[in-house]
Amino acid sequence: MIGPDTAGIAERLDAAAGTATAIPQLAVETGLDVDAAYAVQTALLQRRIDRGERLVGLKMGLTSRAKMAQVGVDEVIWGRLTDAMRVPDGGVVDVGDHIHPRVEPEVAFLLDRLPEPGEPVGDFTDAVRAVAPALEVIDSRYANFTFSLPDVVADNTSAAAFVVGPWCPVPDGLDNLGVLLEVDGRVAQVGSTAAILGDPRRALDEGIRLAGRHGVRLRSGWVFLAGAATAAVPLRPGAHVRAVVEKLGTASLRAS
Ligand code: 0L1
Ligand code: MG
Repeated sequence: MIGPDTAGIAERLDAAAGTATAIPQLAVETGLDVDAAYAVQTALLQRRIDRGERLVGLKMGLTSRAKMAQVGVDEVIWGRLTDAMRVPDGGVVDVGDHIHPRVEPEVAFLLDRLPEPGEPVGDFTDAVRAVAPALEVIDSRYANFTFSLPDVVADNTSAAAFVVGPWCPVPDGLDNLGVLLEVDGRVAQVGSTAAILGDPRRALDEGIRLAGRHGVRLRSGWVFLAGAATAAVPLRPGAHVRAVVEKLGTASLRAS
């Protein structure tokens, strides 16, 4: 039996992102299952690499109940980050480059000495050199931000842009830090890092395990986005957005 057209699906998703034009969901039409969807994600990222982008990290998606409920998909997923997606702290995101962007507060890790594939993270401070507050801009390439699990995996888990705040030493506990998402100085979402799989450190084990299933190994020096602590909110032109994470500080962006 002939499988889904991996390259063709990656090309459609790439064009949707490049032209900021939503497309219909494609998993049912193309017979895409989750494994095939990760193969599409690989092909999609290869197109970016062929254009000169560089892989700089990995992101976890749907690591909290709030996020799962928001999009109606209840499995932890992972995607890839490139240098072109990174926006400096306090930098500008052009809403016009995206379809219907949303923004969410995250915790970022700077990866260091990682375990061998198949091994759990032993000492977290060996594996993670520093932590930071972060913002992720997500932008599903599917109409109405509506998708199935294979759809969103193929679409690189809606990754669009990310901001990492100042790196700081790993604090004693990461499992119950207060998180605020502020838009124009007003609190838009309130959460706790406990919402990220109970403890964001768990997200790293999950990332290593789940990406390893598809032959992807995390690298020293990569950024790891552990997941959002709250639901995402729409990113509107002119908005000033800040993630505030207790003990870690803030990360911000401005939307134009
Ligand atoms: O980073 C995320 O949690 C996003 C995962 C994909 C689902 C979505 O677009 O909200
Ligand atoms: Mg996210």
